[in-house]
Amino acid sequence: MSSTREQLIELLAKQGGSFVSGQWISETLEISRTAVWKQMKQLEKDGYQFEAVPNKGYRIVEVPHKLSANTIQWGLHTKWLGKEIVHHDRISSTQTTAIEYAQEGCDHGTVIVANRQSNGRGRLSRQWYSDNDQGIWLSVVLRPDISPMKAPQLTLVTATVLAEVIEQISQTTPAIKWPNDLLLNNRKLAGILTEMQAEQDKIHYLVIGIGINVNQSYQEMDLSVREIATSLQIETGKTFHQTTFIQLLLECLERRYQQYLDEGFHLIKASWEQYAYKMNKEVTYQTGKAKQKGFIRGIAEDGALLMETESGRIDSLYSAEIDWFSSDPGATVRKTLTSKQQEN
Ligand code: BT5
Repeated sequence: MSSTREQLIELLAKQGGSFVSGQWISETLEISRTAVWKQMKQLEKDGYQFEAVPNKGYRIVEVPHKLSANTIQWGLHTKWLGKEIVHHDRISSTQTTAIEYAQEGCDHGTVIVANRQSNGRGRLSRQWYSDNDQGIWLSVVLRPDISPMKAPQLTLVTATVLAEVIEQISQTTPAIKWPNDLLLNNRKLAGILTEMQAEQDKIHYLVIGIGINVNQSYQEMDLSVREIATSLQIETGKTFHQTTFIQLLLECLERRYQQYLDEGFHLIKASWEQYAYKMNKEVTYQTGKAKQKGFIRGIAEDGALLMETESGRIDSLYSAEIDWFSSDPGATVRKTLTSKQQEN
């Protein structure tokens, strides 16, 4: 059950920029006019600003940028994504919590977001460093009516959305490294973790975890990833409002997700390929024992990476060891630095 303050913000948020009378608020929330006024004073301390006009009532004119379910919902233009937002200051992992919510039957579109994660996770039990409040760490619960075979496409939908939103917000163009990394200047800016529970032909839930390094300085990046990771702040010298970022992200994700369901994967595929890292470039990769060279030619409908082999054949890769950075001199320097750090 939400507190009176949360209910008050929700009430005012729903009115957009319109005035609401103190009388109406007090009747709706079943509290006295004095209590309404006291709550408003508290909200002002949190950074909310109200305009009060006699005979008209109140309206919110300024919402603080502090991350909370309310500040995200305020001005969020989505139909279903983020209608339910659960915010924590510090949590083990939004992904783990989102899965618990999903198992308990939460709604499609529920979002779990945290300022920090003490135990953020990547794929294959790898660590995702996020015990700082400078990034965006959130997980979205989806219940798509699609075949589980198509689930990998939703990671690609999400990667495309991240690239588009990052570009819109920061005026920098990230690259999508198949299947789930976003890079800026060859360093990892964001990652996506997709997990699902499904039967043979039905997805019960799919949880998409998104981690984006936003306002960290170089020194604030965890030592173990400092030489391979980056943040928007490091790349642009600017800081970004996390709330606005999340709102744009959720709006774009809802739009692209709907487009994907209505029109299929081809529009996403085209956009993904525009951002693809090393598109039409040669890389070395290993699927079985043998190492080989090939040119990246895009992605297939099922999310596989299309690789043109030296003999001109197009192979679909579902998982492969790809040496993304071997022909990139900058990467060699980074590798040296990281291994040096590990020795120390
Ligand atoms: C990923 O895994 O890139 C998926 C990351 C998903 C994180 C989100 S945050 C919200 C939600 N809650 C969670 O607990 N997780 C999700 P993967 O491709 O396995 O990459 C992991 C690797 O990225 C690590 O082994 C490090 O090398 C590197 N890494 C770890 N933390 C990083 C960071 N903050 N920035 C850049 N790279 C990082």
